[in-house]
Amino acid sequence: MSSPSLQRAASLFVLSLVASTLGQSTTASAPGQPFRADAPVGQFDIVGDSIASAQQICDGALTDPNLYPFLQIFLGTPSRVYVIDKTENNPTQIKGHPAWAAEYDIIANKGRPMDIVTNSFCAGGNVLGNGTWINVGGNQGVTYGGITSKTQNGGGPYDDPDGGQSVRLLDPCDDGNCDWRLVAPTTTRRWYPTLETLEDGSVIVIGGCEWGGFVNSAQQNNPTYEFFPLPKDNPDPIQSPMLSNTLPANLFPLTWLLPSGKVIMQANWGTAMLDYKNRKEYKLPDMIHAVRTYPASAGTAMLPLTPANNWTATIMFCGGSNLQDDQWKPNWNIPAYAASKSCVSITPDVSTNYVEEDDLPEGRSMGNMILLPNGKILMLNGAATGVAGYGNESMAIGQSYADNPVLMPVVYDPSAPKGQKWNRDGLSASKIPRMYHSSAVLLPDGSVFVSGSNPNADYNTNVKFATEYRVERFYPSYFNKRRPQPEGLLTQYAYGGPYFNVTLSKDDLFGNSDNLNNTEVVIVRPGFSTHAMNMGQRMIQLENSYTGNSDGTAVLHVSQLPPNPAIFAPGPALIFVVVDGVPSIGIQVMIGSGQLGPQPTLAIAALPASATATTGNSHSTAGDAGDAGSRSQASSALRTLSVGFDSLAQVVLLPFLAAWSMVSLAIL
Ligand SMILES: [Cu+2]
Repeated sequence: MSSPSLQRAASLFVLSLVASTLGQSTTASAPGQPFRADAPVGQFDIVGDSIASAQQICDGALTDPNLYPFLQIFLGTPSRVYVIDKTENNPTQIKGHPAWAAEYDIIANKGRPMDIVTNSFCAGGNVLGNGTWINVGGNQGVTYGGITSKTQNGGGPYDDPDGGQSVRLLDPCDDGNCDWRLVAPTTTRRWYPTLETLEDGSVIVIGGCEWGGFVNSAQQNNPTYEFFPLPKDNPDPIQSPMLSNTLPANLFPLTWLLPSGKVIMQANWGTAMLDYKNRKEYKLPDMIHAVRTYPASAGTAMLPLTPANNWTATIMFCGGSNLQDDQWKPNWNIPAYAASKSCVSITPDVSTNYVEEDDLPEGRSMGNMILLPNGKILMLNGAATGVAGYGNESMAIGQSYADNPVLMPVVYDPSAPKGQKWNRDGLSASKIPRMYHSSAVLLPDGSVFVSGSNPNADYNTNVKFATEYRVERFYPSYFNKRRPQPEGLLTQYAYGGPYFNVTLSKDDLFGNSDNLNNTEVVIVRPGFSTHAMNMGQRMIQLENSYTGNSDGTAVLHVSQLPPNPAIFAPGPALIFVVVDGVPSIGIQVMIGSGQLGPQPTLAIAALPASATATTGNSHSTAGDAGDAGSRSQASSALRTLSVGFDSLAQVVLLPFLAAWSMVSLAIL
């Protein structure tokens, strides 16, 4: 019906709209190689060492990298990990009091103390859709030994005002000039709340208690959730029946936004589906075999969301402790009680029953499960007996309620046959126990940053499990391999819309174009790590096809994210191209509009069919035929591209305009 020129005009119109949707999306420079190619793979390497060069390049005691605790951590920029601790007597000072927050430069292995102002002990955190990090809640002001201060407005040895309702924001930076800022408080006191980022880039803040302690109790439970930013028309906290019914081990509830747009919540033995948009909650079957929430502290992770599983969420819970409600009292030998080996999963948008998964090789409490860009999951940190928490009871090891650190990591391979999913091929143990208050997070080069451990009320080096300041990097098997250097990745990604092209060299494919069938483009959000959780951690594989050229190079045709922000909430993340299990260096990119509010969604443009320059028929006639083949490939790819955009114009225009007008309204 429409003439070619009209079609072209329509395409251009859509393209310019798409460009607006993507904001400042531009092509990223190709990633390079890691800072070293001689890393001890499969091993932990202590990178923060007090004798090393950091002290020589610092301009004062403030930059010693080894004087920061690591209770809560997240990757803020490609080179900066941010660290948040509880208020305690750390040797490093800021503004005349001990520091309990820092920025850590992972390239220089150098720290910068930060003033986070209020007591951020066991706060929750996550990243907003605009790239700002948020940290919520905490403890009252304390003095030495964690004793509550007489004054809650600051002063005293630590100068730490009450943090129980604090909302702290940080825009990460590379120039050393960013700081935490306090904004309007939460509706109610929240110690040990969980934060989950939602489809519009806002955050839901769930649960917690008022005054802290080993576990929660009816006297101080906060069985509610609220939002940040608070909706002006309806700001009151909303009751959660599950959080009322899961005492006492329901702090830091385990939560995930699901592709259905609902949030699954798991705490103590209870499970619920939260339809937060309608402020309704539904009970689901109970957890089996073990408590997974703090202080049992199982490792948890959502498995990678992939085209093969149609981006369906499956969540794993591994380890924890099989304690009943009346056993959460520190009046028996908890540190000697074996942690759980059990592993279960749930695929809540398909079935709400828990499914048995392969057991861990040994019981583990406080293990962190870290999504690696190759689609495997690294479990590290934690203990084989006892649980999280600390106190002065005689059964404690020092003050620790756990003992027998598990120093050996283990890797979960979702694609391995049942019974063989966990393996330790090529792995070595750490030398550093990582007990209560330790953390781990994926870095852009695919190594894992490991830090913390302090099962003590204060800074303490005179106990079996001392306050631990040493930082380790764990190097997965791929670390020293030559990394792909893909050209053409974008800096910002939309929910649907046109595909983009990424060029791989012959070296990127390890000289073997068969690897095109084993190449993935994945986006990973490493999350906010604390208490064996990585809040917000998630990985998605984008759909792609390819055109292999006769010279051994190739072009990947890569779709944007599926048109549903509940699959992967907006905000910053790392993108990797993974060839035969070897990831490129991750580039930090923005998912979605980069703004809070409804995210535009677009129909997905069809990808060209995968093709490789055939070496069969043309091979014997050498050069000319090969070139011709490659030219015809290229022109066919171009044709497909233009067809893609034309059909896009027709398919996408109406839903897109609808989405766009919503965004315009949101901005106004
Ligand atoms: Cu804690």
